[in-house]
Amino acid sequence: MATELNGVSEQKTEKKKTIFSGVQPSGNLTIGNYLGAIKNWTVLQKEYNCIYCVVDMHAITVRQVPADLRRRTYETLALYIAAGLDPKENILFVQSHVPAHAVLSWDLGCFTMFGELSRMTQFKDKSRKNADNINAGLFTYPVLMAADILLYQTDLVPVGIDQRQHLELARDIAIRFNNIYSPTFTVPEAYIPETGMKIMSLAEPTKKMSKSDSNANASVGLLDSRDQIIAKFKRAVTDSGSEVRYGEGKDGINNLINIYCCFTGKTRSETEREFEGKGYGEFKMAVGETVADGLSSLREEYGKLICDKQYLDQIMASGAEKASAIARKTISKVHRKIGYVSV
Ligand code: AQP
Repeated sequence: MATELNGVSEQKTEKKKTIFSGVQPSGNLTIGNYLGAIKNWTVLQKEYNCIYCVVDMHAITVRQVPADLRRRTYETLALYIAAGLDPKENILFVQSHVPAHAVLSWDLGCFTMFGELSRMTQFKDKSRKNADNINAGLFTYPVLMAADILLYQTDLVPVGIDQRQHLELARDIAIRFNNIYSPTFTVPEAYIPETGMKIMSLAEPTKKMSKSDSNANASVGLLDSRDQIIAKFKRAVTDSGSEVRYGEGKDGINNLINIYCCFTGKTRSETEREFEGKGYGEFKMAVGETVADGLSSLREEYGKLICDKQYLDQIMASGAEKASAIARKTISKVHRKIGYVSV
């Protein structure tokens, strides 16, 4: 018989695999964050024990205005719920509310090599973008991410392809620790969706769409208005051709086809057939309208949630309590193995 354990039934915890993922509240969430991560999370919530975090500690690796960080933390949580994540089915919480993340991050940092961290492409990228603030947190970011994942004995991590390298490192750290001591951590696998795995910038389609991009036309925000969304797609950079066909060297149009496929569920060839004989202009308009329509119920639901701060506070508090209970077990196991004295 199933018994209640911190709101999650024991039967469920035994049978289902665990999923962990998160988004940084470092800007307005984009359709890249949605298609690469959050949309897939909603599909997984019935089959797995899902733990979804607003990773505010990661966000401060880049300087944040405190009031903005606070507001975006609420916004991100509200967007998770508006996108369809049920707070009763999933553990939804804020990273800084569970200090075990920082504790395990320190421990794991002592099992991570300087050379490994130096090879991380996101560190190189972000160092270039934030040349005046190349802080140690930016460098050790992947260790904190490994702690996030390993703390919950995670089996699967649904992420966009940009995070694959970090996930590989989390696996290496887990295997290293398990080999030095004895099996302690579940070695996680990446869950990378086929479409939506890397949504590109609308302004520079060879670059990933990012929420912190300073060019407002480069990304489509989940909270952009219908008119803004359509206008951004109209302006999207494409090549000088006119045929809506997926192909090499056509990064802009390829990206738009991918986005269209993600929102309609159509395949690339179905999309090419649908727009045969029609120009880029007509296609861009159709993508803009489809995306705006596809996000309308999310925006409506978000509008209601964001006004109810008390409800969001409750979700944060109960999520942190549930997450802490799981994290405590891993921390005590790790500390025993390392040789820390427990009292
Ligand atoms: N363009 C993208 N295409 C597909 N997936 C994406 N993700 C981000 N951008 C894309 C996925 O979103 C999840 C959360 O990402 P994050 O907030 O942890 O950090 P990020 O990958 O650095 O995302 P951004 O939008 O580029 O943020 P900033 O600008 O703050 O650095 C991850 O699963 C990621 O794969």
